[in-house]
Amino acid sequence: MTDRRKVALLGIPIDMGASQRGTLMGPAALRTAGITPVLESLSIDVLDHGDISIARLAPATDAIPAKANNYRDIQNWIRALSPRAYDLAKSGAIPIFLGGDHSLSMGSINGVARYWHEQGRELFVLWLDAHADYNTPLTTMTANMHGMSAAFVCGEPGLDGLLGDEPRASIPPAHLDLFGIHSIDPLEKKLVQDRRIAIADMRAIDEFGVAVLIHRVIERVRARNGVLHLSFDLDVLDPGIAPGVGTTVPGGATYREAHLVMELLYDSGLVGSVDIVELNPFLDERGRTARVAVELIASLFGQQITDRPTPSNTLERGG
Ligand code: EXY
Ligand code: MN
Ligand code: MN
Ligand code: MN
Repeated sequence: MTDRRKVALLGIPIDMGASQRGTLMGPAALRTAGITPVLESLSIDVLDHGDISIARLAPATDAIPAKANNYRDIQNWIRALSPRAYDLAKSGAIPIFLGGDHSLSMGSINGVARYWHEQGRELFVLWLDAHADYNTPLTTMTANMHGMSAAFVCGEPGLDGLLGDEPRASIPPAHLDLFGIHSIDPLEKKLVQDRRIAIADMRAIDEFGVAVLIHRVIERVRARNGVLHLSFDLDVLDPGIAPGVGTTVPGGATYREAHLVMELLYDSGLVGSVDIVELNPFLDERGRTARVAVELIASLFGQQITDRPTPSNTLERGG
């Protein structure tokens, strides 16, 4: 079983899945913003495995799908990442995959799903994102693969050779929760509706509040004795607090809404693995988005609001 006090960090410096370059600097910025010391301050044992390498992969030979930009490059990252994700899940730690654009989730989730399925446990995925990322090469308007990762994870066709020899471990669409969505493409919306995927969009969050909607997700996982993977795309946050992403959309989650999601997930004890994606330090303002991301990770790992360091309860600030 996963040890909640142990975390394994792995950087995936990929930016070919997006049209904006720069998320390859994301893992470095998250480290600079203090992800390791912050987790250690919560008594978590952190092992940073550095950034993944794709140097030793044999060349892939499958046909390149139409409408999947930079397919070969991304395929190499995903083929390298899925077995690493499997191994990290198996190590007993909670892996945190530091992105990198959101295409990396095709590999991280495939690997952890494969591990949990072997254990006889069902994997659920909470997709915290402005976007649904539920395009396929058939529905996409941009051909950007970071907009296809949730669909791939749910076994949608169109990128069938992506993993090469690595076994595919899809989750059923009923195990996916899209949360915080406020931008979706027309054909993508139709596919999400056809698959009856649960969506808590920003309108629902405004109307019912984060707590009610996250409890619904948690109860569904708990009822099946499942494990939850959090795929956290920083563009779910309002651009006012998280400008350092390539695809900002106005009307995102507030600072407290996002913290409450993390606090409730911590209380649930169900999170077994995490992606933190789309941080683009090239577009950030003096590290603001990286800092917010690390603060949110702290809440996800047990930082209590009444214990957090603030400018008013700290005499000297580091850094
Ligand atoms: N739906 C658009 C597309 O497919 O290109 C935008 C996708 C943005 C994906 C970002 C990472 O969440
Ligand atoms: Mn995304
Ligand atoms: Mn997004
Ligand atoms: Mn709101």
